[in-house]
Amino acid sequence: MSDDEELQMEAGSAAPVESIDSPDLAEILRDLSRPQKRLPTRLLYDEEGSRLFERICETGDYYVTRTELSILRENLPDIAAFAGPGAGVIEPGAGCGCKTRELLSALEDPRWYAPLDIDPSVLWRCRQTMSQVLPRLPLVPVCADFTRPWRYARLPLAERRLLFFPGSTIGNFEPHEAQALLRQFQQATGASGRMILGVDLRKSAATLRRAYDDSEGITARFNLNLLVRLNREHAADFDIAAFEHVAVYDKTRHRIEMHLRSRREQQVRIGGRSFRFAAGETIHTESSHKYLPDGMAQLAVGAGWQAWKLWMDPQRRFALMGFEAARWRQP
Ligand code: AVI
Repeated sequence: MSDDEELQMEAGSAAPVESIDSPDLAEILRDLSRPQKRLPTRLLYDEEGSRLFERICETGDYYVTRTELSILRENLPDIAAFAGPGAGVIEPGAGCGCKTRELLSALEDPRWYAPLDIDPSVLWRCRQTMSQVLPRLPLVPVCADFTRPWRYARLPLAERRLLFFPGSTIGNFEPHEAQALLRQFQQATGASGRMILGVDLRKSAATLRRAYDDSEGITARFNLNLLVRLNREHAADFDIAAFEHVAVYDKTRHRIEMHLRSRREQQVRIGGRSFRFAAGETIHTESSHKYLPDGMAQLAVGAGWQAWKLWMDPQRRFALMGFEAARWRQP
């Protein structure tokens, strides 16, 4: 009997189950088997998840997006001077590109813009917007998962490469993963490379809990949509109403975590396996690490960068940090 058949037997179902060879499903099953159940954060972003995330960014409680945008607007000339003339701009996980448009419009003689995204529809939307706002700027869309090695050597020539990574997405990685990513960004931009990084700063637990459990309930829908996605894409049988969204601040790790909490004892089936939930047991779906500017600078220095510029809002909620490639590197 094949593994798949065995799994179907275990589930007691005649319905065909997806092959366990699906990398997403294998990871989901592994993550749900851990003592602290979890699910891969990237799965939050299907079409509906991305739409809900854009709505989160507009809520009054989620200060991140508007604070970052205000810092960018306040400091555009200085930020453009830091980038220098003739830059080729790379943006991993490009999204709707609203902040990028403002940056690109302020740069002196930008050579090209390379948005990177795993989702071709995002790149398509980006192309449409950019062709309206900056019709003369060459666009080099790259369809790739930026957390994995991608072929940056093939990008066109420029005076220098500027990597733009706004939104504090860096905070969604464990610190050691964040450092590995920053190292990869350094390699992608080379010896004359520069980077502008959006970093969400440490603040009160109450503010963070409000931002990650907004009063309009959009973040809750965003988190629960992950279960809807598993039901649709992996024939799972999560009873969505039997789970609730919770945001928990871990003050030792300085991170706000999103969880889905089981409202009652229950069993859930997915991929031919059955998972038991105790009442109150949670699935950890996302961590958002909050940094001090010095802490992020240290992480980046260990990845081959040197900290150069720091722009913050008056309340020091958020920082845009400018880095350049370290002159001296360990052999
Ligand atoms: C995409 N990322 C930076 C967001 C954050 O703040 O960690 C995702 C998010 N999760 C809940 N609200 C927003």
